[in-house]
Amino acid sequence: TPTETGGPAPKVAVAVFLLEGKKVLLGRRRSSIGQSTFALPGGNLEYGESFEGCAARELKEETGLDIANTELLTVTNNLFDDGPTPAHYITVLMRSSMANPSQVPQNLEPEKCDGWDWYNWDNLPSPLFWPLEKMVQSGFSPFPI
Ligand code: GPP
Repeated sequence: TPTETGGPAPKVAVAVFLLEGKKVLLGRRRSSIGQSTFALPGGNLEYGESFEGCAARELKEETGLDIANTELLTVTNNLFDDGPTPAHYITVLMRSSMANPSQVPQNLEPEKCDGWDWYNWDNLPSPLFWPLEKMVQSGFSPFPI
């Protein structure tokens, strides 16, 4: 495990478990990091933003959905050093529900995602983006007890 290797400074991302019953919203990534794997919506924390504000902005930008009841779940520390551009991300994981459950997710950033869909937590698609796969394998659940 590298330390002090002079790589780029760690960045902060916010990722959202948008829950609807037993389902979670996932999309297939279009990126050199985790190309074609299923991942959560989210993105980089911007200057001055709260985690909840970042989650709401990213969900609106990526899916058109309005979210509510956003809560902090956990944080991960991940190194993406196997691609052309190494990156180190601290990812803050949030849980949210839809403000208006009749809304349908739209693929508003098709250059970054193949499309959004709902997946049952007990029947997740494959392959998951490896940081998410790692969380699932560790027994993590985004659902309230
Ligand atoms: C980095 O890619 C992805 C993350 C920081 C999410 C990690 C997910 C977890 C479940 C821990 P990006 O989409 O922010 O950047 P790029 O556009 O470079 O692919």
